[in-house]
Amino acid sequence: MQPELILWGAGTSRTLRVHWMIAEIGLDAAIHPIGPRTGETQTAEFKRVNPKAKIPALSHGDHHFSESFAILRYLRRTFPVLPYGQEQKTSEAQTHYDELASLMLMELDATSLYVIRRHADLAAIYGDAPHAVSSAKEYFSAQLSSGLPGDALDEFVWGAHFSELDIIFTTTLDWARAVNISLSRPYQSYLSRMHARAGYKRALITNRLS
Ligand SMILES: N[C@@H](CCC(=O)N[C@@H](CS)C(=O)NCC(=O)O)C(=O)O
Repeated sequence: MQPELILWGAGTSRTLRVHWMIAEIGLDAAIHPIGPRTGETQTAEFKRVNPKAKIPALSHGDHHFSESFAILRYLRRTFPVLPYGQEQKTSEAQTHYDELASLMLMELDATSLYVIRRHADLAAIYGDAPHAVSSAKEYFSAQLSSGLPGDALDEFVWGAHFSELDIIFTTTLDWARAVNISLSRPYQSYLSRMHARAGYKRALITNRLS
C-alpha cells in the first residue's frame, strides 16, 4: 500500500504552489485546508507536522516536509511524471536553475514581496513602513527585469519544458500583480500561458479555503 499523501494548507500563493504540482503530476492527496493566521497552524497536531507552524506542509507516510520549493522538488523526484529535456540536464543548465530559484525565492519573494506583506497588509503586527513598501516594489521590478528579462522569457522559465520553477515564478508574478506591481507585456503573456494550464486551474479550486 502507498503511504498516504497529505497536503496541509490552502488560501495563499505559497500553498497554491503545492496544489499545482499535485495537479500537474495527477496525485491523489488528502487536503487539510488550514488557513494562514487563523490559529489552525498553531495546533499541537499541525506542529508535529511542521514545528515552524507554517503552511504549506506535506506529510507522506511518516515523513513530514515544509518549505514550498522543497515540497515541489520532493514531489517531482518521488513521482517522476514531468519530463526533463536534454537541455535541462547539463551542469550549466542545473546551475542556471539554481540561479533562477535563488532569485525567485530570495530576491523576489522574501526580500520584496514578503516585506510588502509585512509592512502593508500586516502593518498592525510588524509596523507601518510606507518607504520600505515602496522601495521593496522598486527592488522587485529591478531584480525581475535584470535577472529575468521579459524579452528573454520563452515558453517556460527554464529550458524548453515545464518545471517547478514555472510554478514558483507564476505564483510570484501573481502575488506581485496583487500588490499592484506592474508587469510588462512579456511577463503578462507568460502568466496567461501558465494560467491556461489545466493543473493551474485545478489548483485554484483545491487551494480554496473551505
Ligand atoms: N518559505 C515558506 C513560507 C511559508 C509561510 O510563510 N507561510 C505563511 C503563509 S503564506 C504561514 O504559514 N504563516 C503562519 C500562519 O499564517 O499561521 C514557504 O515557501 O513555504
